[in-house]
Amino acid sequence: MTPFEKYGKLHVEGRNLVNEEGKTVQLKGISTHNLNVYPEYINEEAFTQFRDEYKVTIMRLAMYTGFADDFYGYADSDDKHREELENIVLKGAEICRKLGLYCMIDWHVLLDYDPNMHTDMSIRFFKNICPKLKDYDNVIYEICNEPNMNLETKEAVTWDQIKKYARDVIPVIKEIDDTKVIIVGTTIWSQGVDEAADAPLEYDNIMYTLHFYADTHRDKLRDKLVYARSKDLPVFVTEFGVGHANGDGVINDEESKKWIDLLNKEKIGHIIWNLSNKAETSAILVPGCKKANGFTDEDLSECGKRMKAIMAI
Ligand code: IDC
Repeated sequence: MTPFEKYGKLHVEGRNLVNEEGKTVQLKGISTHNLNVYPEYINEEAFTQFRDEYKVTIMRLAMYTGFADDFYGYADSDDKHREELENIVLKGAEICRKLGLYCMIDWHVLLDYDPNMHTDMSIRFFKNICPKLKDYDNVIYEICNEPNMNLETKEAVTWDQIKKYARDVIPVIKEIDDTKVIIVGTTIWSQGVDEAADAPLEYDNIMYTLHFYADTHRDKLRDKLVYARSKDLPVFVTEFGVGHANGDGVINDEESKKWIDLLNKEKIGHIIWNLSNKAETSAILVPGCKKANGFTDEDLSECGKRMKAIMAI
């Protein structure tokens, strides 16, 4: 039985992601790295292995909106490249649907720190893909990975500014397709679930993002999650790392365990960063691995081994 056969179409009820009977469903999965750099991993054989061997139930497709890793993103690129990015996202969604995996489509705001910088492009992207994915009951939209701050002025994007962006984009998606779960990033690299809990958006079927990197974020951020839950905020950990927030550094097993135990206890979905062979701690493949599928245990990095263990519990 595939994950989709098991759980079916999901929606948000209270603070939980639930199936049609209202039973809470906790999804667990892997996020791609920047799709511009690593499109080769979007293939059926790899996703089949993730589903069957690693027990992954959701794949997240990280489509960078701005310049990163020597590539222009969707928003600052040209039409040809935009179409290529849309096609790779659609390909990922199609593979997931075929395999009965859930698929999160991530408008990956990062170095373009304020989602309002590219509202027009975000609307364009969702207007293009949403009609094509209307019948894809496995798809979830994530409309801004990590609103953060202007690194020069240190001015942080506020929750009100994120809400403005969300109010510009969510109605566009809902007008085309009102049945999908939509996930909204929160302040300071998606750590502000407390602020979201105090002033959530007025739409239904919405979840909010919390991201953690176990060697950087500890009790203080877990406390915010507990607070948000106490206020009934639906939270999805659409990205986490077992190491440092820069994607590298050392793996912190002790803090990772505290996080995963908490998420599992609360049945909160989580997705590990990242599917690549980049020479950095958070890549799940070893740097020398040239394969795009058919991975053996030797191809998994230390983070990859943690991924396997985390999916299994
Ligand atoms: C990092 C990648 C790194 C890449 C950088 C810029 O690991 O290889 O060069 O982005 O593209 C996030 C972001 C995620 C980051 C990750 C690690 O969502 O894009 O990936 N991180 O820094 N938030 C917190 C950590």
